[in-house]
Amino acid sequence: MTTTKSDGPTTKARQVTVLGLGDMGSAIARTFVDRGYRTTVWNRTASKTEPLVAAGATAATTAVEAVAASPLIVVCLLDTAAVTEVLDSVDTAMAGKVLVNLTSGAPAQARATERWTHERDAQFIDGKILGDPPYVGTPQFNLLVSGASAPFERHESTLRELGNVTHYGEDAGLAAVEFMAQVAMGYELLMGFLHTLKLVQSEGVAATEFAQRFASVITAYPPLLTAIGDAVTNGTYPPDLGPLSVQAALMDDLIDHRESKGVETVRMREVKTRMDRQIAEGNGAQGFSSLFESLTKE
Ligand code: FVH
Repeated sequence: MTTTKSDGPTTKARQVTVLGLGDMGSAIARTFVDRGYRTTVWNRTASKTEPLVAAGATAATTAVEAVAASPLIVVCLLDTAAVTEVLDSVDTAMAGKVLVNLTSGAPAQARATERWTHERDAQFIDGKILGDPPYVGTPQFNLLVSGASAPFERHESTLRELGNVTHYGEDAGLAAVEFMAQVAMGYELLMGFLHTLKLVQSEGVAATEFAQRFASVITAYPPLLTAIGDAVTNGTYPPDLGPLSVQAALMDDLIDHRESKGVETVRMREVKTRMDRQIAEGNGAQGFSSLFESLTKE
């Protein structure tokens, strides 16, 4: 729903407070202002409120004053330590409000913030962001949320002003589970990619050209990923990349090649150890996905 500042009188449903005006919090607050919400903002460094006030927001001088101004409180700070500090300063002023915490963090932190909120007679939605500040307010911005359905449904249309919103369930930790898994997967993939670029570069191959070739190879991975997900769920491991007995025969060469070029071999050695273990247990006809079994035995 897109509306403008000239739309009718401001209802409570169109009043929002944003605590934290870094790059992300500022983009969020700016989107609410542009969509006609009566937006109150607060930031530890007060000067960051100025561009938003120029755009139509109201600056509060304290976090308590900002929380008092709206029924919906959106928090977007650097980390959980900052959230704890700011929420402790607000304390009982949160009573009767709905707190949406969009700060990155772990599932246990989301559940702890939910408990803190309930102890102050307020309601809680945890949110995790997959997207960058320039994309706030567009379909390229993804918000993962979890927590009780009632406050989510009440404020869903407001959260949808920011982009795509997916509710992962009533357990407040579930958005963080998805977020942590996706972000960690990205780092694992990209670190492996950097090691591989070092390898190809040390062989005199241009990193840019290899990257372009691998970018098209990687488009073949989605069916493999879903097949591995199914294999892990079902506990049956078809020979996805060929039988382990054949895959394992290449591992020593992969490790030796990397070592000869001074490239780390930690992950390759892990793969080899797990393959050897699976084969020794009589599972050489299974696929790569069967290494999951060796993870669950530890
Ligand atoms: N590309 C992005 O920006 C990513 C995309 C994915 C998810 N994140 C998460 O969003 C959170 C905020 O990120 P940010 O980009 O806005 O971060 P900064 O620009 O560094 O702003 C940090 C704000 O936090 C305030 N702050 C820090 N410590 C404290 C504290 N102890 N007490 C009160 N406020 C604090 C800081 O205030 P100031 O330095 O301006 O005074 C900023 O408002 C983050 O969780 C990302 O992981 C963004």
